[in-house]
Amino acid sequence: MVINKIGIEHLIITLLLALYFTGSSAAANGIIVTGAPTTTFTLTVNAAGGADYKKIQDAVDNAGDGYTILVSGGVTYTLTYYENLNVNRSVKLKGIDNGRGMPVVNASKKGSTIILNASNSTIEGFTIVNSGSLSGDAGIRINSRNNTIRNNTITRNNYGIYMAVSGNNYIYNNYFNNTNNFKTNGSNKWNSTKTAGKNINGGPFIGGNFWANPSGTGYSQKCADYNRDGICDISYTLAINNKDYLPLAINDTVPPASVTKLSNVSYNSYYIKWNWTDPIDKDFSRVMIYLDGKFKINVSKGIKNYNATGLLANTQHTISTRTVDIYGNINTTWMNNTARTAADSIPPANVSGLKNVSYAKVYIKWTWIDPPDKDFSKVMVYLDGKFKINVSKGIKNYNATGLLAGTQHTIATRTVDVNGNINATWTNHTARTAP
Ligand SMILES: [Ca+2]
Ligand SMILES: [Ca+2]
Ligand SMILES: [Ca+2]
Repeated sequence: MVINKIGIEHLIITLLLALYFTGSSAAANGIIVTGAPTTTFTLTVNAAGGADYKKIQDAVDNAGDGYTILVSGGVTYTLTYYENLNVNRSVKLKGIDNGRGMPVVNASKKGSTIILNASNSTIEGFTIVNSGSLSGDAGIRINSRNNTIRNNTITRNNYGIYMAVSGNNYIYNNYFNNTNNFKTNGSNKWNSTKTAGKNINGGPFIGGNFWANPSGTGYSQKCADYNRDGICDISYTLAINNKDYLPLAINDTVPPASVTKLSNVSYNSYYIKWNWTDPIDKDFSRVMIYLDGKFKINVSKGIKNYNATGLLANTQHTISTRTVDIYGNINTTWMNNTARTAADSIPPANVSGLKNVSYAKVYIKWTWIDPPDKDFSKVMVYLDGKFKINVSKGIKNYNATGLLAGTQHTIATRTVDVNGNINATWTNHTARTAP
């Protein structure tokens, strides 16, 4: 694909040259060809051979201003160029991913990996590593102006970018992870406009740079990205006149592992309690709990249990869980466990405090306190030995109406639980209507 493109560029340039040289004033058109066989503005580099050069520096030294230099990243393995590149012409250096990733430029821990001495150069598509550690050693040291640096991974250097005497550079969509990521000089632009497309960190928008450091506390590693567009929600000020308005955020798409050891640890007739072991993923956030197919609650990391209450006795229930990380990635695998509540033959306690609170010629009103049993359901109310009504939990009163003046009446109550167990002991109270 790339070779085809180069081939076409070759062809076009050759045709253009042919046109110029067939004209009568070829020299006046300013096409200067120095030293055969370089008759193109594009040079190719491949450390494994088969290109114009094996070393990037040789291509730079043989280029003119405005040349493009295409550097192969390797077809069968990733190519590393052990060089201290001195870019002393205004060229566009472009690393090409041929399937093994971007080409690597490695300074072997001596000096700067790339030095831009000519202005108006472009560096894109490289992994730039291992500068020396002396003051001013950098992945890219800039001693010039108006350069574009984009789409690079710049790691394990003393400085990522070090500007000595510089300014007006355009630096975006690079991944920085260095002891010091930058030293600025003058005014520079650190982001493009926000554009849909996969950025250097795998996120969905091109914008600024990814700012990491080896201890994991870099701006991009810590910033909030609540709208999950892969861009930090707050811009990053590097220095005065040097601001990344669209710093890239962590782009995590990997959900945590599932919970393990999900099991029923205790139960009775109206609850089942399950516990589990959280996954070990560092970004694990919570467990989504479903009971019998219905979402119930999110249980935060560390709590590791869920108590399903208000269940009926001797019924079967299934808990289902999914795990979620702090970025909202959900593990699609369900972990399930099914358990049964105990059978229930125990009735609730009696009501207490049964008393007559008001009365007249035709009515008597009684109140009481419900029993504390969790499975308590209702009070069966009898008047003068005849069943009248079931009074649900929480109502706690009964008004007997249509009575005759000056007559005596007895309320009798029995309590019932949700499983239909009836307390055999009556609680009674007798009162009189007004004369
Ligand atoms: Ca955001
Ligand atoms: Ca994750
Ligand atoms: Ca019961």
